[in-house]
Amino acid sequence: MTSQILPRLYLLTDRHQTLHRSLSSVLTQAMEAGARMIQIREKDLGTRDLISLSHRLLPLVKQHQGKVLLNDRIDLVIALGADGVHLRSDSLPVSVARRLLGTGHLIGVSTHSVEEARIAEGEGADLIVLGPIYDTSSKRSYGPPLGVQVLHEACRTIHLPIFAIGGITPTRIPHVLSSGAYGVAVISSILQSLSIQDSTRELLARLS
Ligand code: TZP
Repeated sequence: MTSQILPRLYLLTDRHQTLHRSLSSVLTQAMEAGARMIQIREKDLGTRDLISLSHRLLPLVKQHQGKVLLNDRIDLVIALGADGVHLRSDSLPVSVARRLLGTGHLIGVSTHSVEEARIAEGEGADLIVLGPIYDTSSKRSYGPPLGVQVLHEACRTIHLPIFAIGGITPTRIPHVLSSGAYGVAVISSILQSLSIQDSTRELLARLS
């Protein structure tokens, strides 16, 4: 599925970061402002709740011809008709996911080093998310930020679209783009913004 042109802004959901606004309303505003690729990433939701949330969110994104990837749940990608899956480095290997999904779905992989990114490419991923590039309160569990040097090294040797993640703000976008990133993946700079539309537009403007 690599022949698809991917959007350059990848918005990951976290309903705990929306300042008490519903994910439906936040995503609607982000889509209206031009976001076109979403990962539903509600890791603490049980299967039934995740299904009903996805049933609400998928049509919102589809209405804008956007793409929806589900975090880790290949079964739900198939059952609910999402566009793809986003795997962690300890999820099913990409090659196994590809056997289940075929070439008609996107497979994204979260990576935390150049080596992990190379493995994901070798296994046939469609896109790579690499980070945290900068310090971020959204994810301290992966240790210190990698920095743009690691991003640059990954982008130099890997031929897939790489999305920089972790502490991405509009002013940092020029730095990650000049390191070779294809795009950015964000949580807080959209979800925690008081104006979802303005923040989405600002990120998109820096990416164009
Ligand atoms: N993986 C690496 S950093 C991160 C994830 C999921 C969190 C990114 O969140 P934010 O708020 O955009 O820094």
